Amino acid sequence: MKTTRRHFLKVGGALASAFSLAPYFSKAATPATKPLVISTWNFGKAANVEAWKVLSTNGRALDAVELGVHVPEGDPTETSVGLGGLPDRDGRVTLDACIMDEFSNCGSVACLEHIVHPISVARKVMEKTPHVMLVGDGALQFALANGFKKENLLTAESEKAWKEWIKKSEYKPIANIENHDTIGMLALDMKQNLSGACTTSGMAYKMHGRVGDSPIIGAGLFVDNEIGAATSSGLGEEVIRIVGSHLVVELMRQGNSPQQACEIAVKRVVKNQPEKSKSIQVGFLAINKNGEYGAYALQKGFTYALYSNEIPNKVFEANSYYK
Ligand code: SD4
Repeated sequence: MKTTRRHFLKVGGALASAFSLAPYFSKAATPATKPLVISTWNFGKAANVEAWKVLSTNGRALDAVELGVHVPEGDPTETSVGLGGLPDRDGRVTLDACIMDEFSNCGSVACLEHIVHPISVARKVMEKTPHVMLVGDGALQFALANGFKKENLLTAESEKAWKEWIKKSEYKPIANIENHDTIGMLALDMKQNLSGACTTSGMAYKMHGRVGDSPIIGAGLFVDNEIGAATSSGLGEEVIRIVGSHLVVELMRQGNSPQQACEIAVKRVVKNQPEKSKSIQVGFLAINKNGEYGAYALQKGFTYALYSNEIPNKVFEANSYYK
Protein backbone atom coordinates (compact mmCIF):
# COMPACT_ATOMS: atom_id res chain seq x y z
CA MET A 1 0.00 0.00 0.00
CA LYS A 2 2.76 2.37 1.02
CA THR A 3 4.81 1.44 -2.01
CA THR A 4 1.83 2.03 -4.25
CA ARG A 5 1.26 5.48 -2.80
CA ARG A 6 4.90 6.33 -3.03
CA HIS A 7 4.94 5.12 -6.57
CA PHE A 8 1.87 7.14 -7.34
CA LEU A 9 3.37 10.28 -5.85
CA LYS A 10 6.70 9.73 -7.57
CA VAL A 11 5.19 9.08 -10.95
CA GLY A 12 2.45 11.61 -10.41
CA GLY A 13 4.82 14.30 -9.15
CA ALA A 14 4.80 16.27 -12.35
CA LEU A 15 1.09 15.76 -12.81
CA ALA A 16 0.29 16.80 -9.28
CA SER A 17 0.73 20.47 -9.95
CA ALA A 18 -1.47 20.32 -13.00
CA PHE A 19 -4.20 18.07 -11.62
CA SER A 20 -5.89 17.83 -8.27
CA LEU A 21 -4.83 14.99 -6.01
CA ALA A 22 -8.48 14.43 -5.13
CA PRO A 23 -8.80 11.10 -6.98
CA TYR A 24 -5.84 9.73 -5.03
CA PHE A 25 -7.19 10.85 -1.70
CA SER A 26 -10.72 9.73 -2.44
CA LYS A 27 -9.36 6.17 -2.61
CA ALA A 28 -8.15 6.38 0.99
CA ALA A 29 -9.93 4.31 3.62
CA THR A 30 -11.48 7.24 5.47
CA PRO A 31 -14.03 9.35 3.65
CA ALA A 32 -13.12 13.00 3.26
CA THR A 33 -13.74 14.93 6.44
CA LYS A 34 -14.10 18.62 5.93
CA PRO A 35 -14.10 21.11 7.33
CA LEU A 36 -11.83 20.21 10.20
CA VAL A 37 -9.74 22.08 12.75
CA ILE A 38 -7.23 20.62 15.14
CA SER A 39 -5.08 22.41 17.68
CA THR A 40 -2.60 21.72 20.44
CA TRP A 41 -3.39 21.38 24.14
CA ASN A 42 -6.58 21.82 26.11
CA PHE A 43 -6.90 25.50 25.28
CA GLY A 44 -7.24 24.43 21.65
CA LYS A 45 -10.87 23.64 22.42
CA ALA A 46 -11.90 27.27 22.95
CA ALA A 47 -9.75 28.32 20.01
CA ASN A 48 -11.43 25.71 17.78
CA VAL A 49 -14.84 27.25 18.50
CA GLU A 50 -13.77 30.51 16.84
CA ALA A 51 -12.11 28.70 13.97
CA TRP A 52 -15.20 26.60 13.42
CA LYS A 53 -17.36 29.71 13.02
CA VAL A 54 -15.30 30.53 9.95
CA LEU A 55 -15.02 26.99 8.61
CA SER A 56 -18.67 26.05 9.03
CA THR A 57 -19.78 29.09 7.05
CA ASN A 58 -17.58 28.16 4.11
CA GLY A 59 -14.80 30.51 5.18
CA ARG A 60 -11.14 30.17 4.39
CA ALA A 61 -8.86 27.97 6.52
CA LEU A 62 -6.41 30.88 6.79
CA ASP A 63 -9.02 33.12 8.45
CA ALA A 64 -10.08 30.25 10.69
CA VAL A 65 -6.62 29.63 12.10
CA GLU A 66 -5.88 33.33 12.58
CA LEU A 67 -9.11 33.97 14.48
CA GLY A 68 -8.86 30.68 16.34
CA VAL A 69 -5.48 31.38 17.88
CA HIS A 70 -6.59 34.88 18.84
CA VAL A 71 -8.44 33.23 21.73
CA PRO A 72 -5.44 32.09 23.80
CA GLU A 73 -3.38 35.07 22.57
CA GLY A 74 -5.91 37.44 24.10
CA ASP A 75 -6.51 35.45 27.28
CA PRO A 76 -4.48 36.92 30.18
CA THR A 77 -4.84 33.69 32.15
CA GLU A 78 -2.95 31.65 29.54
CA THR A 79 0.65 32.11 30.59
CA SER A 80 2.26 30.63 27.51
CA VAL A 81 0.76 32.62 24.64
CA GLY A 82 0.25 36.34 23.96
CA LEU A 83 -1.13 38.57 26.72
CA GLY A 84 -0.11 37.20 30.12
CA GLY A 85 2.67 35.07 28.66
CA LEU A 86 5.53 34.36 31.07
CA PRO A 87 8.44 36.70 30.37
CA ASP A 88 12.05 36.00 29.54
CA ARG A 89 14.62 36.12 32.30
CA ASP A 90 14.85 39.92 31.97
CA GLY A 91 11.13 40.24 32.61
CA ARG A 92 10.22 40.96 28.99
CA VAL A 93 7.33 39.18 27.27
CA THR A 94 8.60 38.28 23.80
CA LEU A 95 6.33 36.50 21.37
CA ASP A 96 6.90 34.18 18.40
CA ALA A 97 4.29 33.37 15.75
CA CYS A 98 3.88 32.22 12.18
CA ILE A 99 1.14 31.50 9.68
CA MET A 100 1.00 29.65 6.35
CA ASP A 101 -1.71 29.34 3.71
CA GLU A 102 -2.74 27.03 0.88
CA PHE A 103 -0.51 28.83 -1.64
CA SER A 104 2.64 28.35 0.45
CA ASN A 105 2.51 32.01 1.41
CA CYS A 106 3.90 32.44 4.88
CA GLY A 107 4.69 35.12 7.41
CA SER A 108 6.38 35.17 10.76
CA VAL A 109 7.43 37.34 13.68
CA ALA A 110 9.92 36.51 16.40
CA CYS A 111 10.86 38.15 19.68
CA LEU A 112 8.02 40.63 19.24
CA GLU A 113 7.07 42.67 22.30
CA HIS A 114 3.93 44.64 23.25
CA ILE A 115 1.49 43.24 20.68
CA VAL A 116 -1.36 41.03 21.87
CA HIS A 117 -1.92 39.26 18.53
CA PRO A 118 1.43 38.39 16.99
CA ILE A 119 -0.30 35.98 14.61
CA SER A 120 -2.00 38.91 12.89
CA VAL A 121 1.31 40.73 12.57
CA ALA A 122 2.72 37.55 11.00
CA ARG A 123 -0.16 37.55 8.54
CA LYS A 124 0.55 41.17 7.65
CA VAL A 125 4.21 40.30 7.08
CA MET A 126 2.98 37.60 4.70
CA GLU A 127 0.55 39.84 2.87
CA LYS A 128 2.20 43.25 2.91
CA THR A 129 5.93 42.66 2.64
CA PRO A 130 8.24 40.80 0.27
CA HIS A 131 9.65 39.00 3.33
CA VAL A 132 8.76 35.99 5.44
CA MET A 133 10.07 36.95 8.86
CA LEU A 134 10.52 40.10 10.94
CA VAL A 135 12.10 40.08 14.38
CA GLY A 136 12.43 42.20 17.51
CA ASP A 137 12.27 45.96 17.10
CA GLY A 138 11.77 45.73 13.36
CA ALA A 139 8.71 43.55 13.88
CA LEU A 140 7.36 45.98 16.49
CA GLN A 141 7.90 49.01 14.23
CA PHE A 142 6.13 47.19 11.41
CA ALA A 143 3.23 46.28 13.70
CA LEU A 144 2.81 49.84 14.94
CA ALA A 145 2.99 51.18 11.40
CA ASN A 146 0.18 48.80 10.51
CA GLY A 147 -2.18 49.94 13.20
CA PHE A 148 -1.47 47.48 16.00
CA LYS A 149 -1.64 48.96 19.48
CA LYS A 150 1.31 48.91 21.87
CA GLU A 151 0.32 47.25 25.13
CA ASN A 152 1.84 45.94 28.31
CA LEU A 153 1.66 42.14 28.07
CA LEU A 154 3.12 41.40 31.49
CA THR A 155 0.18 40.73 33.79
CA ALA A 156 0.49 41.07 37.57
CA GLU A 157 0.36 37.26 37.88
CA SER A 158 3.11 36.64 35.35
CA GLU A 159 5.23 39.36 36.93
CA LYS A 160 4.77 37.74 40.30
CA ALA A 161 5.80 34.33 38.96
CA TRP A 162 8.86 35.90 37.32
CA LYS A 163 9.87 37.64 40.56
CA GLU A 164 9.63 34.30 42.35
CA TRP A 165 11.80 32.75 39.66
CA ILE A 166 14.38 35.55 39.99
CA LYS A 167 15.02 34.60 43.60
CA LYS A 168 16.78 31.48 42.41
CA SER A 169 17.34 32.55 38.81
CA GLU A 170 17.74 28.93 37.98
CA TYR A 171 18.30 29.01 34.27
CA LYS A 172 17.76 25.68 32.67
CA PRO A 173 17.80 25.65 28.88
CA ILE A 174 16.09 22.27 29.15
CA ALA A 175 12.72 23.47 30.27
CA ASN A 176 10.52 21.03 32.05
CA ILE A 177 7.52 19.45 30.50
CA GLU A 178 4.92 21.73 32.01
CA ASN A 179 6.02 25.10 30.77
CA HIS A 180 5.52 24.32 27.11
CA ASP A 181 2.20 25.38 25.78
CA THR A 182 2.27 26.78 22.30
CA ILE A 183 -0.91 26.80 20.30
CA GLY A 184 -0.47 25.24 16.89
CA MET A 185 -3.64 25.08 14.82
CA LEU A 186 -4.28 23.35 11.50
CA ALA A 187 -7.46 23.68 9.44
CA LEU A 188 -8.97 22.13 6.34
CA ASP A 189 -11.79 24.20 4.86
CA MET A 190 -14.81 23.21 2.77
CA LYS A 191 -12.87 23.92 -0.42
CA GLN A 192 -10.34 21.37 0.83
CA ASN A 193 -7.65 23.97 1.37
CA LEU A 194 -5.23 23.82 4.28
CA SER A 195 -3.71 26.53 6.47
CA GLY A 196 -1.95 26.66 9.81
CA ALA A 197 -0.94 29.02 12.60
CA CYS A 198 1.43 28.73 15.52
CA THR A 199 1.88 31.26 18.35
CA THR A 200 3.62 31.31 21.72
CA SER A 201 5.47 33.30 24.34
CA GLY A 202 8.05 30.54 24.14
CA MET A 203 10.03 28.99 26.90
CA ALA A 204 9.47 30.75 30.21
CA TYR A 205 12.49 32.69 31.52
CA LYS A 206 14.44 32.08 28.35
CA MET A 207 17.45 34.25 27.49
CA HIS A 208 16.38 37.56 26.01
CA GLY A 209 16.40 37.16 22.24
CA ARG A 210 15.92 33.40 22.28
CA VAL A 211 13.68 32.20 19.46
CA GLY A 212 12.10 28.77 19.47
CA ASP A 213 10.62 26.62 16.74
CA SER A 214 7.19 28.22 16.74
CA PRO A 215 7.85 31.13 14.33
CA ILE A 216 10.15 29.14 12.06
CA ILE A 217 8.41 27.90 8.95
CA GLY A 218 9.22 24.21 8.61
CA ALA A 219 10.01 23.79 12.31
CA GLY A 220 6.94 24.90 14.28
CA LEU A 221 4.57 24.83 11.32
CA PHE A 222 4.42 23.67 7.74
CA VAL A 223 1.61 23.49 5.20
CA ASP A 224 1.68 21.90 1.77
CA ASN A 225 -1.75 22.13 0.24
CA GLU A 226 -1.21 19.04 -1.93
CA ILE A 227 -0.27 16.84 1.02
CA GLY A 228 -1.04 18.07 4.52
CA ALA A 229 0.00 20.27 7.41
CA ALA A 230 1.86 19.85 10.69
CA THR A 231 2.66 21.81 13.81
CA SER A 232 4.62 21.21 16.97
CA SER A 233 4.84 22.03 20.63
CA GLY A 234 7.53 21.39 23.17
CA LEU A 235 11.20 22.19 23.45
CA GLY A 236 11.76 24.25 20.32
CA GLU A 237 15.48 23.63 20.05
CA GLU A 238 14.86 19.92 19.45
CA VAL A 239 12.15 20.62 16.88
CA ILE A 240 14.40 23.03 14.98
CA ARG A 241 17.17 20.43 14.89
CA ILE A 242 14.97 18.08 12.86
CA VAL A 243 12.96 20.79 11.04
CA GLY A 244 10.08 18.90 12.55
CA SER A 245 6.90 20.10 10.87
CA HIS A 246 8.42 20.00 7.42
CA LEU A 247 9.68 16.52 8.18
CA VAL A 248 6.17 15.39 9.15
CA VAL A 249 4.66 16.76 5.94
CA GLU A 250 7.38 15.16 3.81
CA LEU A 251 6.80 11.84 5.58
CA MET A 252 3.13 12.12 4.63
CA ARG A 253 4.18 12.86 1.06
CA GLN A 254 6.04 9.56 1.09
CA GLY A 255 2.81 7.74 1.92
CA ASN A 256 2.75 7.73 5.70
CA SER A 257 -0.46 8.52 7.53
CA PRO A 258 -0.45 11.65 9.72
CA GLN A 259 -0.14 9.37 12.76
CA GLN A 260 2.81 7.44 11.33
CA ALA A 261 4.49 10.68 10.28
CA CYS A 262 4.22 12.19 13.77
CA GLU A 263 5.59 9.00 15.32
CA ILE A 264 8.58 8.87 12.98
CA ALA A 265 9.39 12.53 13.71
CA VAL A 266 9.26 12.01 17.48
CA LYS A 267 11.50 8.96 17.13
CA ARG A 268 13.97 11.12 15.22
CA VAL A 269 14.20 13.38 18.30
CA VAL A 270 14.88 10.31 20.44
CA LYS A 271 17.55 9.12 18.04
CA ASN A 272 19.24 12.54 18.09
CA GLN A 273 19.08 12.94 21.86
CA PRO A 274 18.55 9.54 23.52
CA GLU A 275 19.25 10.80 27.05
CA LYS A 276 17.84 14.30 26.85
CA SER A 277 14.65 13.09 25.21
CA LYS A 278 13.68 11.34 28.46
CA SER A 279 13.22 14.63 30.29
CA ILE A 280 11.80 16.98 27.69
CA GLN A 281 8.55 17.22 25.80
CA VAL A 282 8.09 17.43 22.04
CA GLY A 283 4.78 16.76 20.34
CA PHE A 284 3.56 16.87 16.76
CA LEU A 285 0.09 17.27 15.32
CA ALA A 286 -0.70 16.63 11.64
CA ILE A 287 -3.56 16.45 9.18
CA ASN A 288 -3.61 15.43 5.57
CA LYS A 289 -5.61 16.69 2.65
CA ASN A 290 -8.17 13.97 3.28
CA GLY A 291 -8.93 15.14 6.81
CA GLU A 292 -7.09 12.25 8.46
CA TYR A 293 -5.15 13.36 11.50
CA GLY A 294 -2.48 12.19 13.89
CA ALA A 295 -0.63 13.25 17.04
CA TYR A 296 2.31 11.87 18.97
CA ALA A 297 4.64 13.12 21.68
CA LEU A 298 7.71 12.14 23.62
CA GLN A 299 5.93 12.22 26.96
CA LYS A 300 2.43 11.55 28.20
CA GLY A 301 0.11 14.50 28.59
CA PHE A 302 0.25 16.05 25.11
CA THR A 303 -3.38 16.90 24.40
CA TYR A 304 -5.07 18.27 21.32
CA ALA A 305 -8.56 19.43 20.44
CA LEU A 306 -10.39 18.31 17.32
CA TYR A 307 -13.48 19.89 15.77
CA SER A 308 -15.19 18.29 12.76
CA ASN A 309 -18.74 17.45 11.75
CA GLU A 310 -18.26 13.97 13.22
CA ILE A 311 -16.46 15.10 16.38
CA PRO A 312 -17.79 18.46 17.52
CA ASN A 313 -14.86 19.68 19.56
CA LYS A 314 -13.27 17.18 21.84
CA VAL A 315 -9.93 17.01 23.63
CA PHE A 316 -7.82 13.87 23.18
CA GLU A 317 -4.52 12.79 24.63
CA ALA A 318 -1.88 11.77 22.13
CA ASN A 319 0.04 8.54 22.52
CA SER A 320 3.61 8.97 23.62
CA TYR A 321 6.99 7.37 23.10
CA TYR A 322 7.75 7.20 26.82
CA LYS A 323 4.89 5.67 28.80
C1 SD4 B 1 9.28 27.05 22.15
N1 SD4 B 1 7.92 25.35 21.17
O1 SD4 B 1 9.42 28.25 22.24
C2 SD4 B 1 7.90 26.52 22.00
C3 SD4 B 1 7.30 26.32 23.33
C4 SD4 B 1 6.13 25.42 23.32
O2 SD4 B 1 4.32 24.43 24.12
O3 SD4 B 1 5.86 24.69 22.46
N2 SD4 B 1 5.31 25.35 24.23
O4 SD4 B 1 10.21 26.26 22.21
